[in-house]
Amino acid sequence: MALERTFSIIKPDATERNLTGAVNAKIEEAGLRIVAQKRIQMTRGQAETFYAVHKERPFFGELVDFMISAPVVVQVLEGENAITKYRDVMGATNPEQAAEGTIRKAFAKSIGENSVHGSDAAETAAMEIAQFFSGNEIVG
Ligand code: DAT
Ligand code: MG
Repeated sequence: MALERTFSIIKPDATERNLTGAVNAKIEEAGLRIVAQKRIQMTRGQAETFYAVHKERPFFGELVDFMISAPVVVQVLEGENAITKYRDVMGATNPEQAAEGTIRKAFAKSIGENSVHGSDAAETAAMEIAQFFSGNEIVG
């Protein structure tokens, strides 16, 4: 398995509670390297583009409102099998179903305010990274 990259967001519920460092500790303990990172205030347009795949879902409006409610930290993570590994470290979307030791089990407030995003496949990872980072911002 070659080195892989995935896209991560530390969401507003986590940045507001000063959990950026705690989330990053779990990422690094899992053997994933943070090869790019920046704190941004997402615009409504950026959030709508990012979550466009969910635009017909009933929670889309509240999801976009949440993502722009406070700053987020966008990241590129690198490691062996990084996409699946990070999904495992994150835990299930609904924190009530997330396994012990996962980020969402430890920190998520609800299914909507669930502390982190991680790409679900190689194609989405590439698209999501390109939405927020230029090549020279990623230092592997
Ligand atoms: P994930 O973030 O685990 O990849 P997803 O892609 O299915 O989950 O959904 C994207 C985000 O949308 C999720 O992190 C939180 C929100 N969301 C999903 N299902 C929801 C629901 N039933 N009610 C409210 N928000 C939801
Ligand atoms: Mg998803």
